[in-house]
Amino acid sequence: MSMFCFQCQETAKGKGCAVRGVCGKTDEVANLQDLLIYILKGISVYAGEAKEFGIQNERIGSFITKSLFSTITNVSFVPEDFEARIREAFEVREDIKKQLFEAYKAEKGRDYNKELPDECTWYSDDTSDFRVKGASTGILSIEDEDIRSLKELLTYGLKGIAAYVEHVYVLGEKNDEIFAFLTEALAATVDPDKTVDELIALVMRCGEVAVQAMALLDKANTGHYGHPEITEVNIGVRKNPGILISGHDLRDLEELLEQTRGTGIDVYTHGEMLPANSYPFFKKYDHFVGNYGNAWWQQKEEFEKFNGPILMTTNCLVPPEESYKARVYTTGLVAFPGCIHIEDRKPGEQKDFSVIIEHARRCKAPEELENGTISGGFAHEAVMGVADKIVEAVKKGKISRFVVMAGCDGRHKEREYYTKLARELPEDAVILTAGCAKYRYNKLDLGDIDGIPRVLDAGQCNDSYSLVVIARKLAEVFGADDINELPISYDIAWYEQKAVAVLLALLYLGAKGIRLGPTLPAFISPNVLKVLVEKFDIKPIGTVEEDLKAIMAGE
Ligand code: SF4
Ligand code: SF3
Repeated sequence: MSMFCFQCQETAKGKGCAVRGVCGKTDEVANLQDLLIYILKGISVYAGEAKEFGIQNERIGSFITKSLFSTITNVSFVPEDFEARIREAFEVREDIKKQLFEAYKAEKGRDYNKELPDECTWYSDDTSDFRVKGASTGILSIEDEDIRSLKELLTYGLKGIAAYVEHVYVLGEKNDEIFAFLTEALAATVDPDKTVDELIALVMRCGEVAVQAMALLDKANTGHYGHPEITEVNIGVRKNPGILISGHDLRDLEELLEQTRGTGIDVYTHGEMLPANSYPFFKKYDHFVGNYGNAWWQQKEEFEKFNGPILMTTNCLVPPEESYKARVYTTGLVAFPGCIHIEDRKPGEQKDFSVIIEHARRCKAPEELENGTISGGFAHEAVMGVADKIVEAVKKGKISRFVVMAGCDGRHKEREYYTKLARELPEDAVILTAGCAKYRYNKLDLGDIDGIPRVLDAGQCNDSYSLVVIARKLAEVFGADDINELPISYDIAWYEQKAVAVLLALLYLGAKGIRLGPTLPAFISPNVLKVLVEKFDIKPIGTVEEDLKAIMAGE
């Protein structure tokens, strides 16, 4: 069987994974994911038409959101999960089709007889057909390179939005407008008449909706857990057995902390869960110790040494080694063959983490990787709390430039660029960061400027939104008309599809001259890149020396 996937930065040879994913995704899973997306497009075509008859199908929004999220890099590696999801997709599609056909007949007095694309009609109840069909419905089935590039850029942006919206959903809130955009955009990818310009316009709207999704998540997170506070986060260990929680889902953390209270078991964060340490809500738990380790790609070594069970709530899961696999638990949309999956919460109840807690009781305490603290919690509220200090430092010339270095971390050696750049930035430059990209420089001793740390960590990748809120508020304070008039530069690192959503959001918010690395996306065709360069002055990263000079010169 063959596959094709080029959705992440680590795609094989910078072109595409064609035999097996560098991430560990098998050709079987890749083809099933492609078929799932294909059927989601069919559902979206029906949903678009049904909307014209005033039909709102409650099930579609959440099904599409979860399904898109499940196909993000390093989320699910289990073929049976995708088979089940495809079967459910057939049901959802049948349901909306029936509603549409009935409404059509009632209004027009005749049967629905428009020609429908294969995405709306293909069906099989034989799972072996799923793999074969998936192999023929993937990315390369679109011949025009630019159209393909824009449709994939749009789809990856949608996946990122879906992930953030799912977190909002988990916290009990939703937004029908965003759900509607997901279906509208997916349906557009099936429309053979969509022009390059129309697709570019949709990609820009995707950025706008990504901002909405991140704003909504910010509201949901801060509404439930308070505004992050400036916090010194412990990175050492204690002597009790521990549970390590990774990913982006704060509700899972909340329930795990509740259920481990008084058990003698400590809880540590890993990777993108680090920012949870700065929320006031979580500080009330004495057994919430701090952060263990670094970004996702270092988990093989770090999970080994942690000694206790690990709970993966979202991406990024690296296929676990046999030596610690029995300690890896998945939940939500994350899944890996052979790892125990904690089922979703029933209405009004918490997830049941007792099996992980029992497991932890049998484990040794974590091995110390490092000790000391790192600072976090510089989301918009906290930064605005010290805005007068920042403004004064800028006015006195003590801060000459802000460099937004948000996004993802990854395995490639080229990413050492970010550590070097951070280290070599002049002492009057401040780094604004979010996402797991921060692990490249958040433990360097870069000092502070009049008490303002030189690395201000706003939180998870979705908190990149916070950085723009900060930039906008600073622009207001300085009386600037737009954020590009501020002494601010963007040097963004990407890996997976949430970073694509973040990038589109930044473009929508008017950030110009973004440097993107460590490599440009393989799915951006030369012509699409040309548009991005002309409209937004996007550029690839260069050498540390060249970029340092240019950044400090405001270029
Ligand atoms: Fe390859 Fe990335 Fe796709 Fe995995 S997600 S198969 S590494 S392009
Ligand atoms: Fe990292 Fe996977 Fe993107 Fe949320 S955990 S930023 S890579």
